Amino acid sequence: VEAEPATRRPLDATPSIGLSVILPAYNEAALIRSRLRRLRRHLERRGDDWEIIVVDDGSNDGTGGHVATIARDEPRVRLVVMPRNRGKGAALARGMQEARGAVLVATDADLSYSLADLDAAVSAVESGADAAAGNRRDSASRINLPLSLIPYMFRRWVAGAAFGAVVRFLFGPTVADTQCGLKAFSRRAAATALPRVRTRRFLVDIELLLAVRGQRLRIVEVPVHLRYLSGRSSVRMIGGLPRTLWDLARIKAADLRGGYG
Ligand SMILES: Nc1nc2c(ncn2[C@@H]2O[C@H](COP(=O)(O)OP(=O)(O)OP(=O)(O)O)[C@@H](O)[C@H]2O)c(=O)[nH]1
Ligand SMILES: [Mg+2]
Repeated sequence: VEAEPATRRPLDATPSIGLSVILPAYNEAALIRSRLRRLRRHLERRGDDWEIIVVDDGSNDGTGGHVATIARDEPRVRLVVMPRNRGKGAALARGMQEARGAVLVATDADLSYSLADLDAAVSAVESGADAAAGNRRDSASRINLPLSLIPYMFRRWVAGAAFGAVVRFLFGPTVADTQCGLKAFSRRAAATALPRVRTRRFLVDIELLLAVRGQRLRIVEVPVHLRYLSGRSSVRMIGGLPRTLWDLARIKAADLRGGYG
């Protein structure tokens, strides 16, 4: 269990293992044990040295306790605790900072993206891309969901299209689906991108992508296979809008100042 440090230090250049999997987790107690079991089994089969870094972002449902129990028996599972909820961006950046791997891959803690997608993103980076981003809008992507979630999914789809258009208007092309939960980075890309990131919330993905693009590094996109279990989502499309617009404005201001170049 690692406490949150006061300041951000740079990511050291040399990896000591092959793969770091980063799971930002906020109130994931219901699923986290089974998901860690599944992920460990998968990583064991892959063969390279691995670690899983769970960043518990101030959960109040015992998420951290479950992970701590697992981490006691399995040192490759690491728990980083943020004492208070600071947002997915803060948690992701913190997890990336702790990573020891040559490749860093981040995915949602509920493993809603298939582990084959995780492998595809990692392979893309291993074969030379600097970053890989999942693309839910790729024609090869698939989504598995209960029928009751179709209205929610439809709203997400429409909102996502509008959001994507705004992001393209403000920042030009990066990737089709900036907000996809599956992203992989080479250690070099992570090290150059991390110091440029300041958004604590969901738009951290845009900053990471802008920073990678700003270094003229190569981003590839991979199709994804998503599985939705229930309507439990932390996405607040309307309620979160003011904060999202504010974050977009701040990222644009930083972009104009050359903050990602
Ligand atoms: N660190 C942190 N992680 C969060 C926060 N909110 C959500 N997450 C994590 O971010 C990931 C995605 O969250 P979801 O709520 O599933 O968001 P989503 O996948 O974009 O939305 P859905 O498509 O509705 O599932 C999960 O691993 C969550 O645990 C937060 O405030 N802080
Ligand atoms: Mg989700």
